[in-house]
Amino acid sequence: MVHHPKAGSDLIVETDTIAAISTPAGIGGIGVIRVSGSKASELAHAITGKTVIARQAMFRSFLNGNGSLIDKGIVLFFPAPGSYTGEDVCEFHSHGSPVVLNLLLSRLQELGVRLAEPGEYTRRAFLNGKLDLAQAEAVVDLINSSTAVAAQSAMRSLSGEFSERAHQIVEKIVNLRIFIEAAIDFPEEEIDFLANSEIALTMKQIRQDLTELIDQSTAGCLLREGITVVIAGRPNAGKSSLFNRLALQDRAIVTPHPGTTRDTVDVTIDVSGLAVRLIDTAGLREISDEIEQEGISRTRQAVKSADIVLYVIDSEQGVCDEDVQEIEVLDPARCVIVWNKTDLIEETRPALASETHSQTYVSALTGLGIEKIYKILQRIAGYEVNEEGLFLARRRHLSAMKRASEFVARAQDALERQSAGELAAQDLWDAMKSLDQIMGTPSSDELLGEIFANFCIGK
Ligand SMILES: Nc1nc2c(ncn2[C@@H]2O[C@H](COP(=O)(O)OP(=O)(O)OP(=O)(O)O)[C@@H](O)[C@H]2O)c(=O)[nH]1
Ligand SMILES: [Mg+2]
Repeated sequence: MVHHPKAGSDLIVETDTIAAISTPAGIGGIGVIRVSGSKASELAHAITGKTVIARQAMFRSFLNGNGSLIDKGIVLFFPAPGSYTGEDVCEFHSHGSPVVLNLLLSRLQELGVRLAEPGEYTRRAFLNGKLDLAQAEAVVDLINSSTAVAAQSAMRSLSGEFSERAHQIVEKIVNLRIFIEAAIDFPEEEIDFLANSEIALTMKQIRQDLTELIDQSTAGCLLREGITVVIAGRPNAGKSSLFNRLALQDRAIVTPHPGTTRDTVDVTIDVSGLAVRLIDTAGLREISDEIEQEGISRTRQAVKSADIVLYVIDSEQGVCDEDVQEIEVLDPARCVIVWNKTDLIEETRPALASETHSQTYVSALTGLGIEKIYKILQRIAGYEVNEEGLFLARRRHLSAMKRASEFVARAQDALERQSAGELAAQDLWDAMKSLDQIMGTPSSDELLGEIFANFCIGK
């Protein structure tokens, strides 16, 4: 056990040697077991019967305790600190059979390694200063990214671009604080910092930088989390047909009978990089059928938890009182009325169903107006397709940046309106602390536990 200088005094780094299968469960061409810790090279020697050479691919036999052959494969050895975790790391590349991998893992356990917890490799990499916290989070985001744009944005954060930007802002804040504190400490120098327009300018600049980074990260947050879109409406309005159209697949059952869809059906689609979880639901109506009633109560739950609701109306049938009642309670900012079956009517724009909600016109049968729905979803989600500048950020980062921005605003106010240098310095200190949390000089094991718990085993 050693204390890590970067992580603060209450953090203790476990240095026992850990192992895990790092490739996905199931059968594959190769499977990789990664071992990290001070015993890594010793273990490789015990399993292969030969000494390992640093950073060289070695074709070796993998042996059981009784000398029998488990498999043959490649061993790689990365001595500390030049490894992912910053510790000694050994990788065993065997055939990708779960049985073989588990035999190898059991052998390693016999030899005294402990199975790694989820995210433990990356946690060690963080504690050994190989990655900052935002980068560690980007590792999971990259692995879990559901679209190419999300993966690119995660890579941008992982390579440290996001942290670098946050760092630059912290630096500006620190310099400003030092300047203000100097002015307080040496009043005889007569640095009239209150009259110094440069200070006001720097404050403004810092807030602008923060706003810009927050904007880029907000879109990135959407990218990471995706949005949930629920298709609701009366039976037979064409919800399932619209669902299938948007999903570009024949996923939900469509029939001319009202009440076809009973259970919610969902599929995740990629809308220009934005992951959209699309949910088809049972049509809303008063009904005594028990199964359909349950379906309808699921529709209501789905509508409640949706980011956006597409409320479908059959244009030929027109809007009815029930539609109006349903629409009334939906937030206009996150609901769109979709007039479907416009192929069946003469005029393209039927009467408005609501004054407040936006409306669009489609035919799920012919595909008319479908492209526009994708655009509407992006607009409501606030998703700008500016792939260059997105960071796959987390709500944790967003709130830290917003807090920092508020502290800087307070500092600005303290100086300009109250001439209170001490207060301003304190606010800047708090702003800096807040931003520090993004890169992570974490003060508690709890935050780390929370972050790394979301990793998969072997990462
Ligand atoms: N002409 C025309 N028919 C459509 C259109 N969309 C759906 N339909 C037809 O309308 C009927 C009902 O379609 P569904 O997609 O099953 O409707 P739904 O809203 O899912 O119905 P429930 O699951 O019963 O609530 C089917 O016969 C579809 O072929 C459209 O745009 N134009
Ligand atoms: Mg349906």
